[in-house]
Amino acid sequence: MDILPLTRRPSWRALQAHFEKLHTVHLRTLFAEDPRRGERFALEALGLYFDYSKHRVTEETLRLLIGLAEESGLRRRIDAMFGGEKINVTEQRAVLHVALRAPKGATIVVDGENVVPQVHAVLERMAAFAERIRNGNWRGHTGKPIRNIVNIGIGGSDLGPVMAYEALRFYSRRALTFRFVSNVDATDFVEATHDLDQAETLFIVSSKTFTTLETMTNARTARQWCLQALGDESAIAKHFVAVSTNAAEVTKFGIDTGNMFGFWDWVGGRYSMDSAIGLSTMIAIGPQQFQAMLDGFRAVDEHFRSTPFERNIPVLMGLLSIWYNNFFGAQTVAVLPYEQYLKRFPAYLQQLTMESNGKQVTLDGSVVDYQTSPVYWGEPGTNGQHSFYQLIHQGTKLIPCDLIGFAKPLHSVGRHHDLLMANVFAQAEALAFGKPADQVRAEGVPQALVAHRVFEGNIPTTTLLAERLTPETLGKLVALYEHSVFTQGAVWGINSFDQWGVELGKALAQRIVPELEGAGEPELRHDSSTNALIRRYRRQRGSE
Ligand code: G6Q
Repeated sequence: MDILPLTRRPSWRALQAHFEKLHTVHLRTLFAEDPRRGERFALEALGLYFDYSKHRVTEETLRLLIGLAEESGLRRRIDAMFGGEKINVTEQRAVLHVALRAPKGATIVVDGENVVPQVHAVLERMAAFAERIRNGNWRGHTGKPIRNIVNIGIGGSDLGPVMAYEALRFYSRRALTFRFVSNVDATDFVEATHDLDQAETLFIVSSKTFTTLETMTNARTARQWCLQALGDESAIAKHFVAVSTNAAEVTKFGIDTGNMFGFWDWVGGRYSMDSAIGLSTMIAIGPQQFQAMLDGFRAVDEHFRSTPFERNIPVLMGLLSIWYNNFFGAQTVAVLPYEQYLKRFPAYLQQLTMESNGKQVTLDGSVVDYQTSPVYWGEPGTNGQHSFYQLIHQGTKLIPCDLIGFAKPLHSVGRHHDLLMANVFAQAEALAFGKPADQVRAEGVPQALVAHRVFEGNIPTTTLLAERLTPETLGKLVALYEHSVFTQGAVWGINSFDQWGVELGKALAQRIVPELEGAGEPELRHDSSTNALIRRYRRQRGSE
């Protein structure tokens, strides 16, 4: 089926016309007109409560947005992904993170082969290894049990593991210490290891390609750090394991492929936290809880695949994001988890959303004439309230917000949780309804201050309530955003699964490295700014 360019689709034009009528309507009016709006624009599914009533939408808006999804071929794209088609067309790859959480008996065929048994074989090896570490049965070179696990990886091979470890720390084996090294800045490695004993430390070198500059530099430094204390090359086998798709490079590095956990080219880096890249997570929380996390992912996969769009949470999340991004001109989305353990969740989502959908051409290479991914950002509430919420409430930018909260705390201490959750509800209320001038005046505020004390409101929020932060809930949360990203990418007609935009800087850095390290005055052929910066660096570093 041929799909018209996005801005020429009838559903797009209808949304444009609808926007012209709706964009001045206040949420106060929408709520006043429908006393049951709060219940009618909310969904209960997957053990979650998804309240989208505080969005600037009517039933008509949703009907048109769903029409847009249909006209954009979303259904067909979903089936293509789950069916193992090579929808990552610029890299000729299938996109099958959903296979990572498929049940044992499922069949998902790529290039004539069912990949599900391979997934489970790796999960079983991971589980056996994780148990050996957790039980103290995996001994280091000197016979001491492993107490410290350091994941070395970057991008998709780091952000998921760090986020999941922080999110699920409550469930983690506290006798073990977990650290994450990603940056090529030596500070990262030095600070992560300064108080660790080599004899008790295991490095997980996580790299799909096993060629990434930052990761390989850190891995080599880790090797030196180990050898300097343990003396002997044979120590490496006890203190290094690899997570990779590249057995040849793993062997070259000196890690026995017996200690390598594999994955596949159909797992994108930013979609890999539930593959072997999650080995550190599994060691932290144990194989059973890791399985519970996978079950959470899978529940959302099934929901995404089979629920009609009107009741499909990730589809609605994606379409609402398009509504503000493409019609209201909103440039960003704030993700505000009211849960301290989710402190790295916004950072994780930044890669998932922006590396996926920060694209300027459609699948066939035509330049888009509409906006693609908004900027995602955020911090845990309530800290953000004492910092940037001012701009959301009274600044000049429209910032839709996702508020995430939990009914039950992981630490029941005094009144903390009620105070925390009161803030979730209060913020959503304040953002939606604001405080008009007559109300400010009625409160006796002097006229000169009235304008300063007005809250316009009409700022859209989603409130996502779960019962408790568990591995399963975390899996659900991540999968919701994965499929929301997919929905948006499908409507925009872009490839959400490549990342060519990271290449140019990498290649230029490779060219500059010898110009920084070489002896004598190098001949510089950059622009005058880059040349001057390199010269100044060399002078200050004392290499001239
Ligand atoms: C993610 C990207 C990217 C990747 C890193 C690390 O989708 O592909 O962030 O994960 O560049 O790559 P390696 O795992 O190959 O080291």
